[in-house]
Amino acid sequence: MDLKFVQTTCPYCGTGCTFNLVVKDGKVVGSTAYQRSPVNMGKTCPKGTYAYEFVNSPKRLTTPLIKKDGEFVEATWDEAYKLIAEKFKGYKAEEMACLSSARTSNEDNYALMKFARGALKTKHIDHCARLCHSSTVAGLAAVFGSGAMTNSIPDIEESKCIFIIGSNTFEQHPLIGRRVMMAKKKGAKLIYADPRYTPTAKQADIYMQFKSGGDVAILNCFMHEIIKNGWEDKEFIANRTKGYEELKALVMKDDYSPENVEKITGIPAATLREAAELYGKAESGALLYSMGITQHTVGVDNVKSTAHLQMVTGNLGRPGTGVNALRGQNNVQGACDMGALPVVFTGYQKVIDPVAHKKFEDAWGFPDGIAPAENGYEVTTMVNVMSDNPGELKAMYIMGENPLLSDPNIDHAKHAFESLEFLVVQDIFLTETAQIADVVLPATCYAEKDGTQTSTERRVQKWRKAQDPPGVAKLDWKILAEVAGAMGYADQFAWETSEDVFNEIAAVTPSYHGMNYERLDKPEALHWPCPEVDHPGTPILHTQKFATADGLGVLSAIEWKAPAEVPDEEYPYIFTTGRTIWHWHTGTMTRNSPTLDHEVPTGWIEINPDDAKELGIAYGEKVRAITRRGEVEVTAKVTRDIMKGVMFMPFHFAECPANRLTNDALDPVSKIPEYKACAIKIEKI
Ligand code: MGD
Ligand code: SF4
Repeated sequence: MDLKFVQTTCPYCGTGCTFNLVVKDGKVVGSTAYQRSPVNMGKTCPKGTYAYEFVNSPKRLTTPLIKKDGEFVEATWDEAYKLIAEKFKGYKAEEMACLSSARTSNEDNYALMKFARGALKTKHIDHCARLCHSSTVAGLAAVFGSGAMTNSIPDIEESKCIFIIGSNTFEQHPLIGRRVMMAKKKGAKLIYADPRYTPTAKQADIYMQFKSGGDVAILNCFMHEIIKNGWEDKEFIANRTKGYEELKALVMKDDYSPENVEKITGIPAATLREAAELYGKAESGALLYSMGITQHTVGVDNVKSTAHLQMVTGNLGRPGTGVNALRGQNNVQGACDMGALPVVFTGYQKVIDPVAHKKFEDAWGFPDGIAPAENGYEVTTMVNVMSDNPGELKAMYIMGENPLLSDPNIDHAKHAFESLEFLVVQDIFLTETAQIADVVLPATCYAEKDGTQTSTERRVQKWRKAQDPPGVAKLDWKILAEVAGAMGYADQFAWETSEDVFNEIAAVTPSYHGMNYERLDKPEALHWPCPEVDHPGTPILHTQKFATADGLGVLSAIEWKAPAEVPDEEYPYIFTTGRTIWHWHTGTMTRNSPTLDHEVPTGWIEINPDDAKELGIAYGEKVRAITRRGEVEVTAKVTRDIMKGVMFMPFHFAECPANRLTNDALDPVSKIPEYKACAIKIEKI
């Protein structure tokens, strides 16, 4: 028997835990702890522990598939490449678009970014960061000049007071939740604001349950109380920020007094006062947030407000502080860093900047140039264009995304994707989206490839190949390189190994410039920015100055605004959505992991007992959940974990898809959809 242990990084959330895959006679059969990781120190959550189970699922894609007369037929790679190359050559550049993937490696994302802009010459490339943290990228860039988590995960342990708003950290980033508990053991206090009484709420010293959509009001109220009582950090404000008077004039209005914010949010004024005092007086305060902040039509305002609170209290640039935006997918930070966005190349070098554009044009050496120096469409804009203006976008290449279950208002999204003339999907399973594709390409998963991913704390870590892929599945970047080769661009994609791709990334990306596979092999790996080979990496950002032109943080006046759709007589409840600890996004991997699937085999809707009583609904009964977008039959879970007037559904389950109900209204700046608040009604079946 041949037994080995291969150290790798978890393919689920952005925490970036390390574990060993157990490989027996060439096949992944289990996982064990890897103690030396400074992130998770040998521990994993249920998803990480069972992340080996889907790897050898019999449902994995093993061969290319081409649709003929409405049915998929197995094909060779050459047949698939020939068809894709012929089709793509027949379209104008602006008629094609690409969706990249926060599930795949940096190398894969870089390859698709180069393929889109260099081989297809299209400016339309985006990925699911749009649905997740595009408000963070836009919001933090506006206030700090750069849009990433400011501190590191181990650093959270140094905080004296942790304020979590809009993140169910203990379920969605469990090993960051563990850090919070380690800080608490050292005496830190935990304040938690969330519409649901989650496992995170259970650990809080002060819990504030509120109606989804009240975040700016809460944050302004904190600043109102802090400034009123003189707990603000006057020195930090004077030396490191601008715009304070404008912000102060707004937050000091009576609108943001605890009594008035109680009316908006439902949080008792006394609790708001108590929490603001605890936070305002703390020696160091770390603010953690996630999609509860970002996924709103005011997502950018929400993000900026978190940053405002941290600047007003001087909680930036030192241990135990920071704006800690917890990124969702394992490599959503990396996919953004790799320029799989419509406005930037790698390292956030702007596509409209002629210097950056020329740099990439020269570095890549395409004989017929690259996409113009213009911004492309965001994925949410692509969907609207496909639906409202059929024929403008004709072909799409999707790598590792499943928008037919993850996009808001999926009936609308399905109609939009079906309007395409030619769709290629590259995945590891035959997803809802792959099923409507013209060509499906089988990719390797994390356990079958060498590569890197960048976690929420900007730590670049390695995946290591543990087994051969199923059938003829190939590395994502390799498939892209071979499609490009079939289109006549073999020279531009002449990489032999994942390390070759990474070295090209490091060469064109200042923040990754000092990284290489040898340095990343160390258990602690490296945080970007890491500009030189002797640079130790940067666990804490903005220690001396911000990344803005003048080095100052930007404060401004932000008024609270209600969500795009609020309850009315016809749809009287607020609807919100999210994940559970047992499943991941559209369930492709976790629902093919028997242990996880067994724990939570299907979806539900959470209803407060008072609402359930009024509606005459008992625990476990089937109900019809209805919004202006559609309706879903789902099982009622009657629980005090959700406040009266609010209802919650996880979005993993195709048989009761929450996204048939969600609102596709967008934040005007980041174009993120409002997954976290719309109006709903419930009918007893
Ligand atoms: P995933 O299920 O993560 O969802 O949206 P998606 O990214 O569309 O899909 C990723 C796909 O990648 C899966 O099909 C998986 O099989 C595939 N995959 C995994 N590994 C690999 C690989 O190595 N190579 C390739 N080629 N494919 C791979 C997620 C999106 O959902 C996000 S990020 C957020 S934050 C949103 N959250 C959200 C919400 O809170 N509420 C509601 N209602 N909807 C939401 N949708 C959004
Ligand atoms: Fe994986 Fe996140 Fe769980 Fe860590 S906390 S094991 S990265 S899912």
